[in-house]
Amino acid sequence: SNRIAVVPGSFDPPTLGHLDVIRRAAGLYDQLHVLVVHNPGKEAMLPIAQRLNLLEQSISESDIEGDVVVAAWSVGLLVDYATDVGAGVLVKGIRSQVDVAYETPMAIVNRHLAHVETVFLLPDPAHALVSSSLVRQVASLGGDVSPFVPPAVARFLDTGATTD
Ligand code: COD
Repeated sequence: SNRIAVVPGSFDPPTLGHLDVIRRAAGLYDQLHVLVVHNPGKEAMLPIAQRLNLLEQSISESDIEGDVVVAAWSVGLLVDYATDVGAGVLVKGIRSQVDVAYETPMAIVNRHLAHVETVFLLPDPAHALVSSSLVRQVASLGGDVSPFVPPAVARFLDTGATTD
């Protein structure tokens, strides 16, 4: 069904750009699966379980409404998860031509593999330049990441621990 969508990402860590995409996708679909996916092309800062925990906290502390499920997927094709949960759509955020070039072949492959369509959302200009890699860099150099990430992530990166 096209009423169920998956928002996949590395979320290493979740940022305000991610939450903006999740918020707007939640308004478009009946059910949203926010999926933490291992990206073999990137060296990770946080373990998958930690990213999942931070996403859950960030979404529950936000104004995001609707049926939003948070899950992780580390084995097999992303579209296998989508098919399992009855989702016909993947939602991705597009910040630049670089994102278009990266996402286009994956979208075409995923449509061939499982008839799953990819929908691209343009970012809120206020968050368009925020990326997890930028946040990782600022955090590793001891800078304040709170303008770029949800409060739960800022607390975690500040103290090295979640509060729940
Ligand atoms: N504003 C708007 N959107 C944003 C912002 C922002 N500031 N920051 C990030 N986003 C978007 C990204 O464009 C992306 O759509 C999403 O949020 C997640 O971003 P990241 O950086 O956390 O995640 P990525 O880009 O590393 O994506 C990882 C995936 C695993 C989702 C991706 O590599 C993927 O789809 N892999 C498919 C695996 C598979 O099944 N392969 C076989 C077929 S190709």
